[in-house]
Amino acid sequence: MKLAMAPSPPSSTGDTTFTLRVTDAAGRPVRGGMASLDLVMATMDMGPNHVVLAPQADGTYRGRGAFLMSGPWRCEVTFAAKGRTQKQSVPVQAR
Ligand SMILES: [Cu+2]
Repeated sequence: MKLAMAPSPPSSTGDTTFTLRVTDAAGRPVRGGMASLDLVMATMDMGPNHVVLAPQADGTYRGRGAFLMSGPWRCEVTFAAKGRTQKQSVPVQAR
């Protein structure tokens, strides 16, 4: 799983677009999955911040969310396909 953000690094003053690319052993995009992420601030409880990533024509998954403060965050990514759930935690510093 590879998560990209735009802008990068993200800004706390505007939305961030998340694009998740999941590939199989042959490097092909995994289609038909369910993708989402939770934005968790590392230093305090900011409450739930859930972002659903919608499937795109190119096999990636995309959504928009907001880092509500500058500082250290984690993107807790969840991807489920073909009866298997994968999770990945991606550290990110929001400006
Ligand atoms: Cu905070």
